[in-house]
Amino acid sequence: MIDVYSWPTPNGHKVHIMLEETGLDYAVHPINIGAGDQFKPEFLAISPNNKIPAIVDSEGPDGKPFALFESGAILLYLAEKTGKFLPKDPVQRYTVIQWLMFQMGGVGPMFGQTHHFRMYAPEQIEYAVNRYTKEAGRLYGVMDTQLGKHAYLAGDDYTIADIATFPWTRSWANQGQQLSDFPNVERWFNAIASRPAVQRGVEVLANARKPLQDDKAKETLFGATQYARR
Ligand SMILES: N[C@@H](CCC(=O)N[C@@H](CS)C(=O)NCC(=O)O)C(=O)O
Repeated sequence: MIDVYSWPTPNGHKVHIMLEETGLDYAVHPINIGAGDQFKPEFLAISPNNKIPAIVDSEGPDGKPFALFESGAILLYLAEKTGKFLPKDPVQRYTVIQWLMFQMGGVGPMFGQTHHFRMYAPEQIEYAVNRYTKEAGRLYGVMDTQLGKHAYLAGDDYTIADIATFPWTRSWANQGQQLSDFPNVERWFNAIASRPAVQRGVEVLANARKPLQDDKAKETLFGATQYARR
């Protein structure tokens, strides 16, 4: 059994989709990041960076419970546990890991900052909005070129690199982009969005989410609560 501690955000959706795609037994424990659940000692014990998602596998590699945070590490772990969405052949395997790292180091952090400065910052800072909107567009361009050559990010097959990236592309409008400007990304997006497991995954905890526009949630995520030393 996989216990997943999560919230319906792009990083949470990655793991929800992976759990649905692999068919593993799982239980979801909501961590309401707008209400500050991520700072509770019991959550910090498994996710010391106070971020979702985290998992506990009751049957870890040595047969004992095993806790893990960071969505990329969780995807790799679940792929190895099930033998799915991560090829064994070294060239193909490292190609998948390469595009997973592109998501973890590029798409996730940059799109996250794009959302922040376009939607949540208390004032519109033109330089920041332009910088992150342009960077998001540049990253869509990189993906569009790659997806013009291959069906999926890492080649012919759907892998954890696609599972990691897809949830971030659902909010293209909030990133100041038009999916139609990136036709290969659009084709890939529609193929992934039509997968039944993806449709189930993005619905996990969907009813729990409230817009992050209220002042309490903003203070929790971006104010003194976030920066209090623990
Ligand atoms: N690199 C981390 C990023 C996780 C992350 O940024 N999670 C956000 C939600 S999408 C979060 O939990 N934020 C709560 C906070 O910053 O207090 C991962 O991929 O797991």
